[in-house]
Amino acid sequence: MSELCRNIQVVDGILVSTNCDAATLRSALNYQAQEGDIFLAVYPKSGTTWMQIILYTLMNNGEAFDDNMTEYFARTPFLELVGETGLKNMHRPCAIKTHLPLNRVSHHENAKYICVVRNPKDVCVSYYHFLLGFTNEAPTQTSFDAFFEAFINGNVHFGDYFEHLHSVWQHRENPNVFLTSYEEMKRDLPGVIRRVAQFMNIELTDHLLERIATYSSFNYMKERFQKAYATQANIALSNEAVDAPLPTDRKSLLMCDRCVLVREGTVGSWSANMSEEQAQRLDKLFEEKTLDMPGVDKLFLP
Ligand code: PPS
Repeated sequence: MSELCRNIQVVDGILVSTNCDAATLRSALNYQAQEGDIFLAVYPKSGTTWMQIILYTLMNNGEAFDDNMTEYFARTPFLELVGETGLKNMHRPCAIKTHLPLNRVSHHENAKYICVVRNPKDVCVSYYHFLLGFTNEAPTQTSFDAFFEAFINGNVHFGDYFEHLHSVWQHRENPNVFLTSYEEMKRDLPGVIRRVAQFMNIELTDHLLERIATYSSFNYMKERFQKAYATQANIALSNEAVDAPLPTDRKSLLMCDRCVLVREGTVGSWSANMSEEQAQRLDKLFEEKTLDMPGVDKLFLP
């Protein structure tokens, strides 16, 4: 068993950290989508935050996220952490972020669902570094090997990668589902921004496109977003220490005080940690698990 996944509990079939409040998660699972809701449903480490920034900037007419992140959290609430009550306080238009598999997100024919997928090897390695960030440990082959086994067996937070991929694939042709991949975003960011703006029915001027591309660029996010996030996480933690009630929309900060959300930002960096033998095992698993998803591999072309 991977030490990095020791703190997992299962709540109504969803694997989440024991830091996650079970009652809030249940209320998130019971949330009934409403007309006009926009969900951002992404398996962890697949480009959630990147798309969050794109949507935030798109919905805010080209404004960069605020450094104190008040608007950012109010407009991109994390469903599993804020629950149904937290969503009542969100500022519309907003995109409700979730790591739940699409088939566990409430469906409404007049809601929209934006999904980003990423190749499993990079997801696995990204996930490993993310979870390692919660410990004070340096990466080792032993801890990676243990995490790799947990990942391919679906014993990680938010469960099996392939189940998530499957539920997105099943719904990809619904008119209210938008599907892109991390690889496509790397390959053609302006193209993805154009497509998502069209999906959201937001007019995209050249100026707006340029703003979104700037604020969602890797360098901008690595510098500004990561710094703002770390600062706000420290403030949230010190508030907790003096027992000041933390607004629900800030709860995610408590879980992420040491984690790096914007790390390397490349396609194919899995090879730095994953052995050739592990890569072959994951390739084989991918083939088996995606037999009923012909063409899904095209999403992951670099
Ligand atoms: S989380 O914590 O589950 O929500 O993580 P998530 O945001 O889904 O994915 C994190 C990975 O996305 C990379 N990232 C980016 N790549 C390119 N450009 C931009 N702007 C960008 N922002 C975030 C981040 O670095 C993580 O990937 P790795 O491979 O770890 O670098």
